[in-house]
Amino acid sequence: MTKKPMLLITRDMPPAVEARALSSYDARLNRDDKIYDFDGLIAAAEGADGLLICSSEPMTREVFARLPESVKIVACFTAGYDHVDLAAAKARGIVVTHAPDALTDAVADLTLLLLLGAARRAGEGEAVMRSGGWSDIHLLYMTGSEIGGKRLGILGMGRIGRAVAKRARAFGLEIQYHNRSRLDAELEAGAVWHDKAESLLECADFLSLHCPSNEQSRNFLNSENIARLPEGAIVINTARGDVVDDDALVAALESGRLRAAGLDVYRGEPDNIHPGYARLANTFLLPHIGSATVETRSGMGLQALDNLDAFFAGTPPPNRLA
Ligand code: 8YV
Repeated sequence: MTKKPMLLITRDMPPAVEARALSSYDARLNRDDKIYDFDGLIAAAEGADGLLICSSEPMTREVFARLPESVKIVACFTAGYDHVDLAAAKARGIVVTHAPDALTDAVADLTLLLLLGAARRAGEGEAVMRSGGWSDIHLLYMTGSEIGGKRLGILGMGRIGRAVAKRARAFGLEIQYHNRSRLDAELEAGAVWHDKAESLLECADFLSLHCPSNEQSRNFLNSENIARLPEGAIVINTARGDVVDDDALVAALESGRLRAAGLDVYRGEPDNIHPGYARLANTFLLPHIGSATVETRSGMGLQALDNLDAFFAGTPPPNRLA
């Protein structure tokens, strides 16, 4: 029997993923789920042929420089790969893959949850019910924003953006989007394309961010771009926290220039998030759970394993980044 490749799995995995990894690999697990620090990761990778990592492991230039010679592939459990220095991986000849397919519907569902929650003040309502309930009905009590008939601006019309558009149409939202290139008519499904992000902002009653985090998108939602949004617009972010300038967003929410925000991702998450968000009543906040369904988290891990299996079988991994 040929020796199974040795795989370091950095985090505790969904059961189906762990079972498959154990049958195909000599798998080094992390059932305690304690996040490896730099030295711990390098030590744990000793002798490994491949790594299955999450966003909790920043794969920096320094990490790639120190990874043992034995490591030939790093498979990300995630769709996003802003935590991986692809150039450094390439320089070491290490293959990198990601898992972009399984999370589309889960993240799109959560985007609508944030949109509805922010528009209808669900966080405030929850807090009222958990602290004794309400005492009297009056007609202006907790009035939110109607959704139907408004314009939803989608920045980044990839798989997730399009899945959001599909759901949003059912709520009567008119879809506007900005993407580097215009989609073909079938994928566009009636949505209005803007060749410039600036013109999208001007007509977005709701703005939903679905772009990757990179040099171009970092701090995209700064005070200048917030000023382009209609008065009382609502911002939704399920992409990455660093696409937003937190000081600018908090100030606009505080002043009422923006009506509300629904956020699942944060710069500095999980332990160094801008304190303004939790202080404000007009934020609806979730702890980066866009992909957190049982089905999706399993699907993401299985896709990471598909990439590893292909690599170790000597065939091209389907979701190769480097
Ligand atoms: C999470 C994600 O990071 O895949 C991505 O890019 O942002 C999410 O699915 C998840 O917590 C896995 O680490």
